[in-house]
Amino acid sequence: MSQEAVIAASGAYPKPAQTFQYGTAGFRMKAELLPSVVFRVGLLAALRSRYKGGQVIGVMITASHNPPADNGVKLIDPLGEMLESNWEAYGTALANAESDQAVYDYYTQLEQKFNINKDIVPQVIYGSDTRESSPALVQALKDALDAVGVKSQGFGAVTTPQLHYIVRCLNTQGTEDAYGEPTLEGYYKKLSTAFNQLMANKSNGSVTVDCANGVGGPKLRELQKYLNDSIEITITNDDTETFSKLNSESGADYVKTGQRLPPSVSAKPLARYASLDGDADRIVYYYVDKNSVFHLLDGDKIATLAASFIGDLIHHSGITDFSIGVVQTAYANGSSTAYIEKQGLPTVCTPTGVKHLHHAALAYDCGVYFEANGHGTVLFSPSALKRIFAHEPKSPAQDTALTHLKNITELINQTVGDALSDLLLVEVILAHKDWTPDLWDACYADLPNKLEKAEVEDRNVYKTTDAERKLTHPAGLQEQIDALVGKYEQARSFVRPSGTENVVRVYAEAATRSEADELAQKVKALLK
Ligand code: 16G
Ligand code: ZN
Repeated sequence: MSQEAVIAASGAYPKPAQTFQYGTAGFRMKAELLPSVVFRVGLLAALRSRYKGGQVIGVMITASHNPPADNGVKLIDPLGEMLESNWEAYGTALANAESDQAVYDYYTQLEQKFNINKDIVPQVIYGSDTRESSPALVQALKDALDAVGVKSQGFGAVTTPQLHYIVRCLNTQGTEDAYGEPTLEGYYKKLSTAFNQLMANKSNGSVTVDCANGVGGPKLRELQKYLNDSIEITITNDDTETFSKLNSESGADYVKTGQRLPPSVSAKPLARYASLDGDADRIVYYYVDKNSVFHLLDGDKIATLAASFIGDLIHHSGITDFSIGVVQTAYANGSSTAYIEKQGLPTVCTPTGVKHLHHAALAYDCGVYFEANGHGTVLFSPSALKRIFAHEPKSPAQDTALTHLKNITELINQTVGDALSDLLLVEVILAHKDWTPDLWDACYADLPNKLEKAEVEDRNVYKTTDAERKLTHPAGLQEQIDALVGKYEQARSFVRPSGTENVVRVYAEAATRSEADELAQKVKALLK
C-alpha cells in the first residue's frame, strides 16, 4: 500500500459538507451522500481484518427498511456479529476526515495505535441489497479495498443475514466450530436440510410472504427450491426491478408501524401472512380473524413462540440444568414480558439495536432475542451445543425431541436475525403445535400501544437510563411522564432519542386503545 495510491483513490470520492456517524446500523442516509463514506468504510474493513489476524470481515451495503433513495453500509465481524462497538468511533472519524491526506493520516494512525502487522493480507467480503445506488457504492468499496491490497470477494445482491452467515463460515472453516459451507448454496442447504427433517411427514397449509420488493424475494424463491412440499409458500411484493417499489406500501416496517395489511394483500380469514424488510433481517406475521379484523404477530410473539417450543424440546430430551432467557427492549409489549415470566423464564431488557440484544443473549445456554419490530434470532452457547449433541436419549420420546432440537439449532441463523430462517422456524413450530395463527395469538393479548415521533431541536439533550425506559435529561421530564402514566390502567410510556433519525420516539401502552393513544399524545406534548 502506498500513500500515493490511497490518496489518489480517495480523491475519486470527495467528502460532502456533512457530518457522519456510525450509528446503530452503521451509516445510513441519502445514497448520494455515501460514496466517500463507503470508500472509507472499505479502509476500516481492511484494518479490522488485519487487526483480527487476517480473518474475513464483511461489508454490507443496505439501508434495510428505509426509502429507495437511501442507502447505508455496515461492517460484519469475524463470527458474523455486528462490528465491535468501540470501533464505531474509528469509522466515524474516518468518515469525517476533511481531506484525502487526513484520511490517509488517520488510517496510518490507527495502524500504529493497534500495532498492526503489515504483512498480514486483509480479507473482506461484501454484498448489497437491490437498490439502484448499490452498484456505484460497491465500486467505491472495491476501489478502497484495492488501494490497500485487500483480498476481496463480492457476493452481489444478498440478504444481510446471508452475508453474516458467509463471514462466519469462512472464519470457522476446518475448525470444530465450522458453521457451514461459505456459499449461498451452503446457506440454502443448511436451512433446508434442517427444515425438511423437522417437517418430514408434516404438512401445514400455506403462508404468503410479502418481501417488500427487496432482496428477500429472489432469495426466498431460491431457498424454496430446496424445501420439501410440507408448506406452500406464496411470494408477493418481489419486484426488485422497479426500484421505487422497495419498502413502498409493503414490508415489515409498513405492517408493524401502521398495524395494517399491505394494500396488495387481500387476506383470507385465519390464513398466515408474513412481511420481510428490504434486506430480509426482519419479519412479522399477521392474519385477519373471522370478522376480518387485522392481528399482528410481531417480534414479541415470535420470541415467546420460539422460547416455549425450545424449552419444551429441552425438557422432553431429558436435558437438565439448561438456562433459557428472553431478551427484549423497552418496546416489548408488557403482556409479552408478563407471559414469559409466567412461563418461569427470565427476561432481560436492553437498549434498542441488535448488538445490545445479541450481547445479552450470550449469557444463557439458549438466549432468545427479538425486538418487537421483528429483528431477532436464537443463540445457543458453544457449550450448550456440545451438550445437546453429546446427550444420550433414554427413551424413543427423548430421542425424537433431541433430533428436533438438533435440527432447530441448524435451522436458526445464529449470527444475526434472519427473516428467512425465522420464517422457517415459525412455520416448523406452528406445524408441530398444529396451531392456526389465532391459537398462536391467543397465548397473550397485546396491550394496545402507540408509537409516535417528535421533531425536536436537538435529540442529544434526551438522555436515558434503565435500558432506555427512563430519562435522566432534560431534568424533570421523567417525573412529568410518570405523573401522566399514573393516571392510566396498565400503562407504561417512555421517550428515547432515535439512533437512526433526528427525532425523539414516544412509546405508550395502556389497557385500552383510546388510553394508549391519549397517553402517547400527552407525553409527546411534554416535548414541545
Ligand atoms: C436500527 C437497528 C434496529 C432498531 C432500529 C431502531 C440494527 C441492525 N438495526 O435499525 O434493530 O430497531 O435501529 O431505530 O441494530 P431508532 O433508534 O431510530 O428507533
Ligand atoms: Zn433490515
